[in-house]
Amino acid sequence: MKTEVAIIGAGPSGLLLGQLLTNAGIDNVILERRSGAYVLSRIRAGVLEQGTVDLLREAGVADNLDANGLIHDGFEIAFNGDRVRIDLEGLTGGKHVTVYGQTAVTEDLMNARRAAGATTYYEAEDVTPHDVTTDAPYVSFTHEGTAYRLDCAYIAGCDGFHGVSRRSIPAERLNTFSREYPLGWLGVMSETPPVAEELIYATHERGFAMCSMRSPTRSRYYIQVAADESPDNWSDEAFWAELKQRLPADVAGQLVTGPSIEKSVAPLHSFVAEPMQYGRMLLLGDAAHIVPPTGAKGLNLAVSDVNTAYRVFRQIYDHSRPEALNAYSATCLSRIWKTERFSWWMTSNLHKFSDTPDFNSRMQRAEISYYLDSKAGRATIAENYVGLPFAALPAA
Ligand code: FAS
Ligand code: PHB
Repeated sequence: MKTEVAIIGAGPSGLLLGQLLTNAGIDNVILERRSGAYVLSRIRAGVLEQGTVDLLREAGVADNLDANGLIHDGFEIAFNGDRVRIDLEGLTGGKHVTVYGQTAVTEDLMNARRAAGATTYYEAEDVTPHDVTTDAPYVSFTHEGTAYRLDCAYIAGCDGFHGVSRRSIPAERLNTFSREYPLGWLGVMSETPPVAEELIYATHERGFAMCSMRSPTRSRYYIQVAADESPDNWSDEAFWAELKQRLPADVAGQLVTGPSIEKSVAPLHSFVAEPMQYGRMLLLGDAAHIVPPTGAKGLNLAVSDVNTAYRVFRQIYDHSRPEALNAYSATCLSRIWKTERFSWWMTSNLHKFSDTPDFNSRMQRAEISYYLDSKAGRATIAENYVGLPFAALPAA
């Protein structure tokens, strides 16, 4: 079996890269460990940067997004009982974000790939990259009990943090940078109207809380918990009661509660692997980096890697510039580290880290006060939240 680009992983990174390559006539095969149903069952991101929306439109998969996505021109930070609005549109010269769940993005991409007749192996087992430092790499895997070899020109490791791609790179060829926060987000999805028109990030002495949504009838809420907390320890009633305590009174009074249709804990972690390339294998998305969800960046950062990888492959296949591959990692990492910074800043300053007031908690208060009281500070938050510009490949 042979293709040009073997893509490992059918999450948003793998599916979006696959769609862009297919549209460009560059053959590709996706190998996914799980079933399509399992991939769709994972509840994750909810906010899309403008760059993400633009790339989904370029891939021709944005019809549902354009019809059902919710344009948001701002969001609020609740601090010391006050609600301060970050006027995204006013502070960024007209930019905004779109609320549209990662599950919907993934489903749109799956449907487009099926319609294009591109090849995806779901429930592929023992997917393993081989000979990635040669000019004839291949990927071995088994599917429905049969062993396969997929010869290719390039491998795109889109297999997430726990995937095989990054782990297949010799440790001495990789530098990793990691911060594990002693925190998790307990998330609940409910078929209830959102408590507010825009997202609210709330700091509180009991801990962080966040109000988001998926549609005018479906809400997504989070509360800070310990990193090892189990969702089984939280009844719906306990979750709603705790959320109300952490929200400003006027917001809590508007909260419509209901049965949870999903409940899960996501641990908070910052992580970057450098470089994001080994021979003819590229790492994209969570395979290369992780951000805490506080900045709404995980999915968007994966998409910016896809944008860079796609431009590299167009240089290789349309302009016979194989050396473009060597610009991939540095081009991605510049924007990745700035986005890691924003996600770390939002996480470090909005969450509770100590039960007793200490110097750090006073610094948190001063940091948030300064940024919210200053137009320059609010503009800094706004330009990061709508998304920094995608990095361009260096000129040929
Ligand atoms: P993904 O992890 O989505 O996809 C990788 C795919 O590779 C998976 O389908 C996996 O099954 C497959 N795979 C793994 N190993 C394999 C192997 N050996 N062989 C074949 N396939 C393999 N981001 C936000 O912006 N906001 C959020 O609120 C948010 N919440 C999150 C909650 C959780 C629990 C997690 C884990 C992440 C969350 N994220 C959030 C980040 C998330 O959206 C990721 O950034 C996004 O899924 C990245 O997409 P991919 O890089 O495609 O990785
Ligand atoms: C979500 O809607 O799931 C969401 C939104 C913004 C975040 C994190 C999660 O920062």
